[in-house]
Parts: sequence; C-alpha cells; structure tokens
Amino acid sequence: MSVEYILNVEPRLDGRVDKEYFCLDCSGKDASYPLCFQKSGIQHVRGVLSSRSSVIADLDDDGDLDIVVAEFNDRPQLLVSNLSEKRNLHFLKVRLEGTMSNRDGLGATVRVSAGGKTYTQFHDGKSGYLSQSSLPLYFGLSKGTQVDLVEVIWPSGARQKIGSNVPINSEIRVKEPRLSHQGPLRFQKEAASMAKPETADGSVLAVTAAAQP
Ligand SMILES: [Ca+2]
Ligand SMILES: [Ca+2]
Repeated sequence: MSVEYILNVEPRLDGRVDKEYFCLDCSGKDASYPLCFQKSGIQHVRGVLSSRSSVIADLDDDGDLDIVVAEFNDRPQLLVSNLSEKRNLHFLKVRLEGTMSNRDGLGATVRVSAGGKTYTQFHDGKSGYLSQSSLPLYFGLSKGTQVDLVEVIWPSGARQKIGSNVPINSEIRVKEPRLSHQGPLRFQKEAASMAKPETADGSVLAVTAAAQP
C-alpha cells in the first residue's frame, strides 16, 4: 500500500484506493509466472489507484476552477469545486486570438490589474504532465471588484492594452491587432516591437454573460 493512502494524503471517493489489475491461473497457463510462486488456483492481483495527469478548468462556468484527473488504469476523477457557493468570487477569463502570432496566442504574456494588484500569466499552453488545461486564461482577482487594465504582450512583439469597460466575472476575447507593415517575418517583428500598438477599442471581440457566483 502506498504511503499516500496510509497518511490519507490522497483520499478517494468511498475510500476506494485499489482495484484488481489482472488475475492469474496459477494452476494452469500462468503457473510459471513469478507471482504464482508457491501459489495455486486463481490469484487476483491488485494495484493501488494513482493519478497520472490533470487539467484545471471551470467546467460548469460558475467562476471556480474544477479538476479532471486522469487515472492510471482506471476511470477519470472529476473534482468539482464548491468555492463559488461559499464566497463571492472576483475573476476574469481572457481568451486570446492571434492574428500575426499563432491562433491561440501561445507564448503571450497577459497582465491583469485589479484592486491595486497586477496578476501575470505566461500563456505556455501546458498545465502539467501529459495534460492541457482548457483556454481561456483564468485570473482570480481576490478582493478586486474592477479591472483597471488588461495588457497582452503577443509573441509577435505587439503590445495591446485594454483599459476600460472590462467587466469582472466574465470572459473577454482579445484579438491581436494586425500591423500594416508588410515584408519578411523578421522585419514584421521589428516593426511590431517599435510600434507597440495600444488598442483600447475594438480589441474585445465578445464579452460573454457574466457568471455571477
Ligand atoms: Ca466551476
Ligand atoms: Ca463550483
């Protein structure tokens, strides 16, 4: 038995901590199998349940983050947060749409300022071993009740700022501004870096209905 279960570090539903992995016919075709040494008849071999990867997303769109865990040799676990039932949450979801950069804006840095604090995320597209959490980026805003600024630094070098009319507890879509400069990618990047376009209007493509906790 793994120490995680003995210490109750990894509690599981209904106390289910192991399962049958396979069985051996130690009096027949599996008699030479090492696990059949000094055994006879049908032997059931069990193994502990363990997690292999996980993704984090607001599955039910109620403002708190839920977890889906892929299990080794077993069905997935779904861990549903009830945080939104316990307190009023303040959050912002930011979904990126690249134009000069890749479509999902992978490689972008996003900063959200609210309540006197600035929260920064690097959009690297990963969330752990063998897993990919869903977009958009999720920013918990603590006690902040108003978003003062959303800044996106795109892989192309373009910098984009949205400073008004960003409602909390919602998802915004930010589309990368297209630069008018033409030419080889190297020169486009140089131009984007120099231009540093700041877009206050038209950069929010759509704002979904607020998910009030
Ligand atoms: Ca949720
Ligand atoms: Ca919830």
